[in-house]
Order: sequence, then C-alpha cells, then structure tokens
Amino acid sequence: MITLALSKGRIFDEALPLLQAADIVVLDDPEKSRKLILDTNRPDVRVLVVRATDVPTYVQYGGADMGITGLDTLLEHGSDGLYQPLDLQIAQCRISVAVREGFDYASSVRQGSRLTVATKYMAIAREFFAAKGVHADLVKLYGSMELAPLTGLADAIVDLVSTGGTLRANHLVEVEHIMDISSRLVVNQAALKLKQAPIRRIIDAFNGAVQRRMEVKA
Ligand code: PRT
Ligand code: MG
Repeated sequence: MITLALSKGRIFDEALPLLQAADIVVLDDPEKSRKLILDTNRPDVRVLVVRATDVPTYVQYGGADMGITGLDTLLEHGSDGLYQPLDLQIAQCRISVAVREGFDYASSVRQGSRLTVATKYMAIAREFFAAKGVHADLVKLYGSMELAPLTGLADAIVDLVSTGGTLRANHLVEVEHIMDISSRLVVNQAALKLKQAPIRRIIDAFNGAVQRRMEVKA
C-alpha cells in the first residue's frame, strides 16, 4: 500500500493531472466528502486529506509514504527525513514583503533601523531580513496577514502572492520578492527503501507529466 498525503484546495486540484499520469484516479471529491482517507482506482494507493502545513509532518513520521507540499511549508517545517525528488511546478506563487501604500519601506530597512513584520513564515522572514542586516521584530500570525499593516500591528508582512489581487484590495504594495514558490514531492526516506519499485514508478510518472507540461509551455 502506498499512502499519499495531500491538502484540499489548490494543491489537490493541481495534483490531479499528475496523479492521472501515474494512473491514479481519486474516487472521492474531498470538497464534498467528509472522508479523510480517499480511495483510488488502485487498490494499492490511498490518499490522506490533511492540512497543508501538516503534509511534511505526516511524511516525515511515516504516516504517509509521500506527499505534495508547497516549498513555503517545507522551508518552515524543515526537511529532516524527507527525500525531495521533484519540483512539481504546481500551485506556483511567490513569497514577498508587502507594506501599506505610502509606507516608507526604504527608510525602514536602512542599516540599524527596526521593522515590525507580521507573518506565518517565521523562518523564511527571519533569514531574509538577517541576510539584509535589517533588525526585524517578527509577529507570528496564522492567517489574514494583510490586516496587520492596516491595523498598526506591523509595518510589513511576509506572505504568498500570486495575482496580487489580495494585496491591491487591501491597499498594500509588494516591495520585495523573496523567492518563487511551487509545490514539491516529498517522500519518507524509509518508505523509499522498503517500497522502492512502486514509489519510483510514481516519481517517474509525475516527472514525465511535469516534463511534458514544460514542453507544451516552451
Ligand atoms: O487555507 P488553509 O489555512 O487550510 O491552509 P493553507 O493556506 O496552508 O493552504 P492553501 O491550500 O491555501 O495553500 C497551500 C499552498 O498553495 C501554499 O502553501 C502555497 O505553496 C500554495 N499557494 C499558491 C498559495 C497561493 N498560491 C496563494 N495565492 N497559497 C496561498 N495563497 C494565498 C495567499 O496567502 C494570499 O492570501 O492567496 C492570497 C494571495 O493570492 P492573490 O492571487 O490575491 O495574490
Ligand atoms: Mg490558505
């Protein structure tokens, strides 16, 4: 049995064509069903529906053999015990710094100054501002980061951006692009040894689908 951990929403939706390339068809719709273990057309493959931030944890501890997770989530979690064979190039976005329109970010990041930053991405934000030599006081939030600069909770946020629509709707502007984000395939290292052939087959099928999509785009 191969157990694959996925989160509902954009990662699940964008993973479906990859699963199909590996001849895996999920039989339930996680948006409609309350089931957390989804059957597939293959008796030897099942899908666990977990919170996006829990995917690396399930795979690390062997609750799932493999999973699909955003690079953002992976960098925050750390990659202990996780083999990362593939950039699946799905759920693409970027992680950026944003501030309120009119906020003087340039002055706030001059050497020796301080900046209050609200984010769910403490590790990524800490490393980014440390590398710039900016003293950032980080405030941990779990969602709706966009509110922080509007309410005076923070000067800036570090958050994911895809179209930029959410920032615009909240009168925020992107002032730094920290890194590009996409989803990664992660595999439990012990499972990779014990179930090498079926896991390799899935990795190869996903890889083929990713390559074909790149050729179509090019
Ligand atoms: O939503 P929930 O709290 O259950 O969990 P989650 O937010 O961790 O999961 P989910 O499914 O929302 O995101 C899973 C992964 O998708 C993330 O870890 C990213 O790797 C990836 N991804 C890609 C995104 C986005 N694009 C994205 N745009 N995740 C979130 N967003 C949010 C962003 O946080 C912001 O609020 O969308 C908003 C910005 O979108 P635009 O288009 O308005 O710029
Ligand atoms: Mg979300």
